[in-house]
Order: sequence, then C-alpha cells, then structure tokens
Amino acid sequence: MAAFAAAAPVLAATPPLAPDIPRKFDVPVGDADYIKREEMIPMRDGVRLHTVIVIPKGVQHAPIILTRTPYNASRRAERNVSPRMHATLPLGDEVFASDGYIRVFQDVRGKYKSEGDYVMTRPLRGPLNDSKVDHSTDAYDTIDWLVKHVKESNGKVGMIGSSYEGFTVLMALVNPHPALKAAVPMSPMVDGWKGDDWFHNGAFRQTNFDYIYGQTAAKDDSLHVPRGAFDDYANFLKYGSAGDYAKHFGFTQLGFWNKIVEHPAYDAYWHGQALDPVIAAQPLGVPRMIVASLWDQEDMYGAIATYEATEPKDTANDRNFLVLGPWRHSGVNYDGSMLGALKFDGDTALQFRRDVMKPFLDAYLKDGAPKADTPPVFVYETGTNRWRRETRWPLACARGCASTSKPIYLHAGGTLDFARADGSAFDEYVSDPAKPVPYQPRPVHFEDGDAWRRWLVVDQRFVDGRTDVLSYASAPLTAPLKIAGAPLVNLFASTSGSDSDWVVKLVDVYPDEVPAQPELGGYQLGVAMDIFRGRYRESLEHPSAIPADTVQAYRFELPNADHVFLPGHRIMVQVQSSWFPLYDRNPQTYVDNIFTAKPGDYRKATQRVYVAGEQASFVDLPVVAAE
Ligand code: PG9
Repeated sequence: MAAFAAAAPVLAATPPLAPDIPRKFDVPVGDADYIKREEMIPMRDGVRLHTVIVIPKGVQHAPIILTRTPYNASRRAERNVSPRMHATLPLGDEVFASDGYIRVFQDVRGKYKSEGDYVMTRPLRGPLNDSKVDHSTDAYDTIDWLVKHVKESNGKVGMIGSSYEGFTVLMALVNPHPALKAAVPMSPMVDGWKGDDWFHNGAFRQTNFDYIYGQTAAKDDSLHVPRGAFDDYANFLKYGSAGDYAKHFGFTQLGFWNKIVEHPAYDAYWHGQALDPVIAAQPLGVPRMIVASLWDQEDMYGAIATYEATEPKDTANDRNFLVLGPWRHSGVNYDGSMLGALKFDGDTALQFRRDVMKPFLDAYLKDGAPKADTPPVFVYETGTNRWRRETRWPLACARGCASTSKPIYLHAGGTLDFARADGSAFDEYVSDPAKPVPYQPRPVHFEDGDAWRRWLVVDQRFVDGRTDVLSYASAPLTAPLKIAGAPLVNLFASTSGSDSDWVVKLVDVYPDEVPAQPELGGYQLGVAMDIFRGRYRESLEHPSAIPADTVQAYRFELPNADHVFLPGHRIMVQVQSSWFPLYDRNPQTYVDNIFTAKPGDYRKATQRVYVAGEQASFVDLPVVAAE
C-alpha cells in the first residue's frame, strides 16, 4: 500500500481558503478622464437621496446637468465600463459629455439606493400629498446641495430627462431653485388618465401591469410577472377582466394598482395630478424646451398639452420651446434614423441633440456662451422627411390657428371625402369581446421591447378587412396634403350594448408600388390613432350607460401629427371597438367599474357608424393651407 506523504504547509500571503470576493473592490480609474462621486444628499425631511456625480477631470466653472430617475442612478451613469466619460454616460448625453459638463443622476426617494418611501409619480403637496415633500422640493434641495458642494460647478444647473425622468423635470419647474437655468422635459408623463401612461381616454393600458410590478413589487426592478405564456393576447383573454388578471398575479398587494382600480374615471385623483395646468399656472421663468415624439407609444399627450397650456405666457416667444421628432417614446435619446419600416433623412435624434438642444443648453448654462438660434418650434415633417423651423404650434386647428381645419367625411361603401354625403346611412359590424382586435400582429409578447417600440408604425393591413374593422379610404391624392396639429374625431355611432370603446385611426395608404422601398407598396401607416371609452362621452368624471341602438356623438382628439400625404397616397380612417391586449376589453355591458367586470358581462354588440347627413361621421383634419 502506498504511503501518502504529509502535504507541505502552503507558505503564502494568500492562504488557500482566503475568501475570493473582497469586501470592497476599488475600480482602478487612474487614466479615466472623469471622477465619479456617490453622495447621499439630505432632503428637508432628513431623507437622503443617492446621487451619482460624474465630473470631467480638471474642469472648473462647469455647468451641471441633472436627471432625477426611478430607473437606477448607478446604471444610468454607466452605459459602458470605460475610462472615457462620453462612453460611460448614456448615448443621448454624448453631445455634452465631451464638452466639460458635470453630469448628475439621482435615485428618486424610495428607489434603488435612495431612502424614503416610493410613491408612483408622487403628487405635489396639496390635497393628494399632505407630507412636507414632493418632487419639486426634492429637486430644489438637490440643486441647492449641488451648487454648494460641487466645487467644480459654475452654479448653473440644467435638467433633462424623458418620460418619468421628464415628469421629474416638470416637477422641478414648480417653485424652481434659482440655480435651475434651463430644462428639457422629453415626453414627460403629465396626465396619466387622458393620454399618457396609465389610460387613454379612460381605457386602461394593460402593458402597465409589467411596469407596476417591476417598479413597485421591490425597491429595484428584480421581479417579473410569472405569466407562464408567450402570447399575451391569449394570456389576457384567459384571465378575463384586468382586475381578475391582477388578482391572479398578486397585484392587490401593490398600492398603486389598488389606486388605479379605485379611480377608473377622471376624478380628483387624476385631474388633481395633471401637470399641464400646474405648469401653466407657474411664472414662465426657467426657459424650457419641451420634446415630444410623433409616434410615442407611452406618453404622447403630456408634452404638447403642457406646451399649449403654457404658451399664452410666452409673449416674446422665447422661453417655451417645442420639439416634435419622428421618434418612438424616448427615441430622442437613441438612433433616430429609422422607426420600423420608416427611414428618415439621417439620424434625426442626433441632429436635434447636437444642433438644437446642445446650443440651447450651452446658452443658458455655460458662462459667457452666445445666445442660441433656437426656433420656437422645431418639428419634423413626416412624409417629406425634413425638419422645419416654425414660430407656433399647431399650424392648423378649428379656431385661432394660421390654417383652419377641414372635415373629411366617412362615406357608405368605405370611401372618404371632403364632401359630406346627403341622406342617412350607416355601416355596421359586430364587436365580440371574445375575439378582440389585436393592436399588433400576434403573438403579442409585451416583453418584446422592439415590437413595443415600433407598434404605432406597424402596417395596419393586418386588421384591414377584418369583419369588425371598418376602413374608409379617399381616392389617390393628386397634390400633397399637409396636416400639422391634432385631428379631431367626430364619430356618430350606436351600439346594441350599453357601453363601448371606439378606436379611430388616421392612416396614410402608400401607393401599390414604392420603387425606392418596395416593402412599403400599399403600406398602411398609422399617422394618428387613439381610443375612447364610450361611457365617458358626456363626462370624463361621471360615466354613464350608453342607450342601446341610439346614435351618440363621440368627440376626441387624436395625437398631433406633422405629416404630408404625398400625391398617389390615399387617406384612410379605420374604426373598431377593441385594441387588445394593450387596452383592457370593454365588456360592452355597462358595469360600475370595468376592472371588476364578470365573465357574463362581456357580450357581443352590433356597432353602427353613421356616414351621411347631419350624422355623417368625420375627422376634422388640421390641414395646412398650401403655401
Ligand atoms: N412611460 C414610462 C412611465 C412614466 C411615468 C410613469 C409610468 C411610466 C417611462 O418611460 O418612464
């Protein structure tokens, strides 16, 4: 039997069982061109907010750009692990990251490494917030600390951010800190009921289930709904109402979900939080550039509503700026050279950031910088694919704009014309809640971020021809037709049920052949589309049952567009009664709260759209008179 020699003791500074993960690891940043500081900044109530400050090495008298985020300040400040500041910061920051700016990201209270309670889009102090703090005070206290404690700064702060981060920019404009010198709210969440994230005109957006779970089930974003199915179309049908889906997946433990269920209508909880009137009531002190995307699948409402509400105060037209780009939600901060099948004239997002936003920020934030030549309105004209500098927005509307809008009428037999048909006529379809119209081709997988980002430009032929979708198309145009503003739906319709949703889409139908890009032949491009929940036709706050088989008027705005329908193209309007599973289904039977509708409430209904005489349905198009 072989004898084992006793092992010689290992004589080394690092014994074999010394733990291999150090308690703290310091990343060597010797050759980095920036310094990164992490601070816990105290707010007036003693809560400390985690803040990441990225300072270019060697700068003095540098301006600060601040973003307050619910999306993890540390991650936002580290796109790549790199010794170069412009590679570390997000792509959208590159234009100023190499130009001496100090960049700051802060976790909002209660998220990630910040202390305090998280409240989803915490309302301002007042009837909905009896505490001492809100995002306006947190922004104030943060700016105050930054200008006093970041010795490299010149005491001037700008705020930028998109969506939730855009909402925190707007909040900072309420009683702003005097050091806040410029603001760029991009696609801010402004009114969560009328047309931003949570509802559109009262119809609930079920993509929010994943968002609410990710944001509020844990302090970070580590939890995901364990839905167990790839196709969310089938998944949501299986569980019934949005309320039943929520119960199944444990949402009743989440405060924000319960607030949504308790406030299905536009009551004080929602209109008390809408930011457009709040911002409009503030003095127009801090210059702001409000940025909106023309195909914003999340917050298409708030930016323009805020601009329009504030604009009357901008008497010299030099403090309240508007930008409309051909982007998806937050696309302004990414590559803007295409969206789905659409190709633009270069990287439109970079063009804006470099040529418009950067000089605007420089002018207000850098010591001694020249005045910027910022157009009051900078808008991308889709169809012709070019930027335009305008003095006002909208260019056309029902009253008080440079051009007066023009009704285009639906006609029996599926045509569309600027002339109204005489007599009386209607078209009819059956809307079946068991077979709702999809908003994008199935399978619908909410977690597919690419599909979500481009769904507003998906070819609408995938539903054209369904028996529950009405399509009306004009003759091919012989001259270009430009719209610039919000199309206004005037639908005269009846239902055999007692509640109903109405989805109206304004579509650009491409010619059968597009030699420059063959796959666009016959394409049906949604230019402006939205949904309206019929129970709110008389009052957004007090819903009412719809009398069966009785014509009702539904008036609602579609999202703003700046689009040229080119010669050879046709204008189309589509009407349908569901848009699933993005929007929860209307049971088509009036119940007090659709979130708690029972399976038996979901019933087929016969829908009629009236197309002649006094009851001819039309879309008031913001047509710009030919120059
Ligand atoms: N649209 C997102 C959001 C904003 C505000 C509230 C809820 C969601 C976002 O992109 O941040």
